[in-house]
Amino acid sequence: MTTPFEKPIYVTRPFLPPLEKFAAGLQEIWDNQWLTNEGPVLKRLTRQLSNYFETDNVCLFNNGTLALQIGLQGMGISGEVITTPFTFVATTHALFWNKIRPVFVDIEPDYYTLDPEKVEAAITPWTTAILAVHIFGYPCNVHMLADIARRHNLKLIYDAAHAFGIQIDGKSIAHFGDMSMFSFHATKLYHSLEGGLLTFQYSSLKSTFDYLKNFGFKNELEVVMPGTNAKMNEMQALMGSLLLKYLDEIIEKGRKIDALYRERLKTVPGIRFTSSLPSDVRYNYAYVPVEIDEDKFGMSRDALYEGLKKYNILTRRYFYPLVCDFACYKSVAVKDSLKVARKVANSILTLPTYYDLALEDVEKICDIVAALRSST
Ligand code: T4K
Repeated sequence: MTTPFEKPIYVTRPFLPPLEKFAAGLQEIWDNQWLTNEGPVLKRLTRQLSNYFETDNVCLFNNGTLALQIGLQGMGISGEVITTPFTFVATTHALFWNKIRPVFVDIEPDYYTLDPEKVEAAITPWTTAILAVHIFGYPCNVHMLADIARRHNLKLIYDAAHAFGIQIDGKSIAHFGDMSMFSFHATKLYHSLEGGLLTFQYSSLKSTFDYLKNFGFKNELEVVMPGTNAKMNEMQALMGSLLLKYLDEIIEKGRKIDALYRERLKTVPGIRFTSSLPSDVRYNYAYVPVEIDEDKFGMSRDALYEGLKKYNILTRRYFYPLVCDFACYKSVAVKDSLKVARKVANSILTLPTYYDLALEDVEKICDIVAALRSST
């Protein structure tokens, strides 16, 4: 039987550029003696991201959660917002911090994104927006959601925390909907230590977002709204600026890891990978989620998760429990049965994938998964 890994294999590890490159950037920051508050490195990253996304409508923040909170506030979203329970808690927290009521509806079974038919059925006179999540970077049904939003005069907002680098039909995913939030947290495919980005359709929002992340200051003497402090600092911006150069390499390594898992586990019954994405989607391979069918695999998802831990393989059950089942959201009335979301949350397991993960280690992980199954 295979021996456990000597060092833990985490679900993810941050990509780090060569230390000398970061050190050279630090020298620049030392020379500038400018650490935060719209410094030169932040301005450079803003320009780079504007080019990358082909829009001037970008605004950087110190993390994705505050970016989303500020985005919702700046757009004046209120009342009820239709959203998914199959996400990281921050999606829903951003609504609550804006005193918006989340209306949880089910996801579709193929890519775990909001089910447009359920969205339409959940619209009430109080609905002001749809907050959908490109979960694991799988694009939502952007065309159907856009159609629903247009017909019901709703704002369409995407939590694109996992979706950096993704394109639909040759166009960045940032160009769909009224606003998108990208997380640049250390665990993300592309990161800035911590960080967040809003991309948006209406340029008039830019100054609002800039005010809201900087205490509402318009100038030294004028505070035009009750803002908060959500500014990205220069060290974060430096990491972000450096990492852009490695993006294609990171995605290519993720593609190889994904392909290897699929190949090596395809003969193991009870493990379901998502189907290949439509040919017009360019994916980023940031996550490798699989569903474990207990009957066919012969072991529950949780038993496999615990079994892998004994081999020092620390998978995660993203995103379980559903957000609506967390204590702080139990009081939110949920009308939808959330049948698909519950099934997926109870069977999902995200396998390790990151730039430094050796392909031999992926093979070993697959061998251990297969061996655990045979041992049942
Ligand atoms: N919306 C969605 C859909 C999101 O997924 C997220 C964040 C947000 C909004 C909010 O964006 P941010 O405000 O975070 O920018 C992690 C991340 O902290 C979180 O950013 C992310 N989603 C979520 C999916 O994953 P945890 O609690 O699982 O993180 P943690 O500390 O357990 O890290 C996971 C693994 O990564 C560890 O087992 C080891 C490894 N790791 C982690 C860090 C931080 C490292 O090797 N080095 C590190 O520095 O939430």
